[in-house]
Amino acid sequence: MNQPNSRRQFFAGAAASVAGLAVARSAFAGLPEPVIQTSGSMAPPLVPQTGRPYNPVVTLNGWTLPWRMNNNVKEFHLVAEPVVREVSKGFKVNMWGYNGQSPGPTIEVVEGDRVRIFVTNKLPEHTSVHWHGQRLPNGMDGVSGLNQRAIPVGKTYVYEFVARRPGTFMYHPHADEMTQMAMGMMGMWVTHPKAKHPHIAEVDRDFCFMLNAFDVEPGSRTPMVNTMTDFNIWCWNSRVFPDIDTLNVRLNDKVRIRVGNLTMTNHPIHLHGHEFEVTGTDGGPTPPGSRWPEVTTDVAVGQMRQIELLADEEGDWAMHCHKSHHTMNAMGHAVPTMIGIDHRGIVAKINKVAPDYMVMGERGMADMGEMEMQIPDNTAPMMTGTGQYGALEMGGMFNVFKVRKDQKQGDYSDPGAYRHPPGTSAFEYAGVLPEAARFQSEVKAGGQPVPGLNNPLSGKVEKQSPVNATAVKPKGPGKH
Ligand SMILES: [Cu+2]
Repeated sequence: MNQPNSRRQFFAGAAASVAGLAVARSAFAGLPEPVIQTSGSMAPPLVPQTGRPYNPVVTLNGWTLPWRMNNNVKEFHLVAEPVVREVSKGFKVNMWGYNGQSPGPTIEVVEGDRVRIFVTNKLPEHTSVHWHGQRLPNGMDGVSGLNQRAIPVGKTYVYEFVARRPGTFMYHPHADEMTQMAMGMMGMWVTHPKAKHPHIAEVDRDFCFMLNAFDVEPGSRTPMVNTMTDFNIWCWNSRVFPDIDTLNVRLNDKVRIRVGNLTMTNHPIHLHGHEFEVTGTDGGPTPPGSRWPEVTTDVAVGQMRQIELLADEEGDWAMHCHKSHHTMNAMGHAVPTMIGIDHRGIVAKINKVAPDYMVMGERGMADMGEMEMQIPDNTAPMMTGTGQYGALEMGGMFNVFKVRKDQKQGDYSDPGAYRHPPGTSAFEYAGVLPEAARFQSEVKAGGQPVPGLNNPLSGKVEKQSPVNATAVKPKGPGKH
């Protein structure tokens, strides 16, 4: 967990005295000092010191923007600017974001709050901010050209409206949108209910994160902004597994998870070991009668999904996008499928002329998770992450939901690997293993049973020809 920098502490910890100061300065003509977050680690929940009370959220690898109260108006200062985001350990990407990070900070307010947001543009081009899902005056909706002039470079615009509806929302530019979102400009907005709400449960843990994607050529540092679908870095809050904060909860906690999608495709988000209900969308809380149990919910482009569950099964439960290519990092798409092609003997021959030649994928691609092949500087290995039993062969939009009996209330730190009670883990069968009948007939016919090579329906061995074994020397990870 990251401790906020001193300016942040000034706002968060000493918010009461800040509010006092605010009155003393009376007119408060100046801008609120922008709070910049230099670290990409998860900040502790920002407990409100001013304004109406609420139970704060935590943002995976993110933080909540402090505010100041000015005559009962909550004032925030967003700075749109180029940032460097560490997507995974040592993999740094030049992004555009807000207040030092991509995504920008989460904004948390309470239903009925009057909110004033100063937006300073430090990008090399104009921008604007659209408050996705909010009820607000048309001139505050942030579509440049339609609702306002775009905010020129170096200028500050002010947005002001009442947060009318409780729920989970997002913010993002509505000026040169394609470029600015491809560069990482987005953030989350949570409006807490002002009183007990019939459709909003009180929970013990409240997490939020954005789904976002980038196209960063291995070895480069800047996303390609014209990419339409062929992204290679699939992120939760601009981070990839195994460097995303895990969701750590206490056994029997009621848990809410808020997910927003500003990629170019949908993501079926899947949780292991528990059922959940979708309790909210960007249209607000769903009526309880409309809810049903799920273990996967699709989050379409431009959507928010808010899910809730009772964490009543201890363990390390996978939580991930179910599109298998989205749990990979940068990889070579041009690599041919080699499954079932037997390379025995060929590699040794080729090695005589090309000593560093290797075959990829003849037994599947799992070898890549074990090998951690040499990759160009500044990229993320295609499949990575290690658990207590070895390689996970995962990357990208994969995470772990950790349920522990002894996780303290309000403690979001990683409890480490789950210790499985004796007799509750999958284990190796130790008895006699008879040869499968289909292989017995093949052995009788004089062939060598090679799983995956032989056609069990043909009843005879298909002799494998080495000339068909077209293999290429892998060029390292490329586009995914
Ligand atoms: Cu996905």
